[in-house]
Amino acid sequence: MIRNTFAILAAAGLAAFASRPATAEEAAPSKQDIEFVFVATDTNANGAIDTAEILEDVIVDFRDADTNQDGFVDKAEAGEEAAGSEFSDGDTNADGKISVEEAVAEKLVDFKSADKDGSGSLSIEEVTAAIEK
Ligand SMILES: [Ca+2]
Ligand SMILES: [Ca+2]
Ligand SMILES: [Ca+2]
Repeated sequence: MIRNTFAILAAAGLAAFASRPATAEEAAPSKQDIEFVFVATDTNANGAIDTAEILEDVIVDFRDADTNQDGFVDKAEAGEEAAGSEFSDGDTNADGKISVEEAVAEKLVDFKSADKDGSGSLSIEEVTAAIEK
């Protein structure tokens, strides 16, 4: 389930580090997939995803990915399928691993770019648009 969230948010440009190459299926998640992930991320169920909800998700996913619990996600932990460019984009200090701060920063950049109307939260339309772009 977490992996699934990862793949779809990665397609949305919302996953900081554990993205996968865009295979045919993952590049085009169904409407149901998007709705499922949206509802799962919208923890206060107000129909919008705000930064707090996104960041909660980042932290949970980060801890899940950091299997040796050293506070960093390296390439091996991100998974062999992790897209190289996505990983190095997130690794802003280029030390070969992603810190929580880097993961959060990357996610916030993606969040802002998906938040087309600048409302500070993402509607399902905005998430869908980000995934389909
Ligand atoms: Ca919400
Ligand atoms: Ca680690
Ligand atoms: Ca780094």
